[in-house]
Amino acid sequence: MIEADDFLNPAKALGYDFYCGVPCSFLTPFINTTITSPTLDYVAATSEGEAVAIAAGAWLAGRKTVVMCQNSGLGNAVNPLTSLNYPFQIPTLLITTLRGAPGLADEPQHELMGRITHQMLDVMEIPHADFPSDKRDIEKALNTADQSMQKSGLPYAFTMAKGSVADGTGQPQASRSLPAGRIHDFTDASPLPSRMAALERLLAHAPQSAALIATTGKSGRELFTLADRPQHLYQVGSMGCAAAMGLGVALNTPRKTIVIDGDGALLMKMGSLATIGSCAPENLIHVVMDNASYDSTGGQPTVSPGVDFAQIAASCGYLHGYTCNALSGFEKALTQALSRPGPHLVHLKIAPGSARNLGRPTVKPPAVARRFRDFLASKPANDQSN
Ligand SMILES: Cc1ncc(C[n+]2csc(CCOP(=O)(O)OP(=O)(O)O)c2C)c(N)n1
Repeated sequence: MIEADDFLNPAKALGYDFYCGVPCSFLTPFINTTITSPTLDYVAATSEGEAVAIAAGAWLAGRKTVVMCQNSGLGNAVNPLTSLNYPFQIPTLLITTLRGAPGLADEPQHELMGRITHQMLDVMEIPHADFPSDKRDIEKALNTADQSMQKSGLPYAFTMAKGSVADGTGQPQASRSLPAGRIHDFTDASPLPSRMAALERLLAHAPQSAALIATTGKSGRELFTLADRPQHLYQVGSMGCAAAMGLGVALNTPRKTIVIDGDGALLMKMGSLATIGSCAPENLIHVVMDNASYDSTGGQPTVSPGVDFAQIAASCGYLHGYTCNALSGFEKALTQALSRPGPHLVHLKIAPGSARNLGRPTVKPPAVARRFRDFLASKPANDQSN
């Protein structure tokens, strides 16, 4: 058994100081020490998949990251681990517990996952080792993990058995309750714009220094067709993770960070609205292009017509929520969102459909990620609009 700091201090010496996750009772002393540490950043995610995406954003903004979860939550993380970290080659140190490990008396809901956790990691091609429970093994284990991630650019996992970390004294404080944000209604009677026209206006308004993250599907393809720049991240997979990635970026850069989301994608991971509201990054502008459909997969209807995203975001702690259904209202919302602290959510209703013969990003995901990372690391040029 080790003390939490026996691991956290040498991990910090290697640069790992951005933590994110969802708790497990096996993690309690470890996670509580992380949350209460004055020298580490910890983001409480609403799901393990969201944690993986937040960490990916933080990595893009130059951080070394750790994601902590229960092994039952590994299931929630499979999608971003396989369709975000893998294609973009984004590393993170994953610490997953071993509830239901063979031979351990545990609850029935952990039995199967306890038996297959190592196989799950193997199948996802994530190298892994036991979480070190002896102080003498920690340095070597961390160096092996760090070197593996540096070499492959991919995640590495520690599997944590029950009782690996001694009870500590750290007791996190309750999160603060948040006042509701302000709602701005810019709707009018104009016909709904196309996504392409809205993206054109977005590009015209966004400062050169801004980072743009586009959700999976045709949003990214249209953005790429309009302009391909180092500050664009086309999230080709990991549906629903654009906002979480945007949060990880926005928390670690002073640049305006603009997320281009879809209604279907946002509905898939609405918990991110609460995480963003709680973290309150001033520089985050979350644009939801709502065509009431899964346009990229053939236009099947979503349930968005019954959903007021601006109101929900404002209730989750976003400072401003804007509703618009035409380019003029969208431009008003963007102008306001770019000129004052957020987080902001701009809900734009758009017409379904997309440009014909749409291309797909020709730059490969690892290159997109690395040039985006280099862009974030560079000093912003003088930018009138920022
Ligand atoms: C986890 C997951 N489920 C399903 C898909 C298939 N898929 C790709 S794009 C898309 C539709 C996304 O809808 P929305 O966010 O509303 O954007 P739109 O296509 O309308 O622009 C779907 C279902 C996927 N890529 N990932």
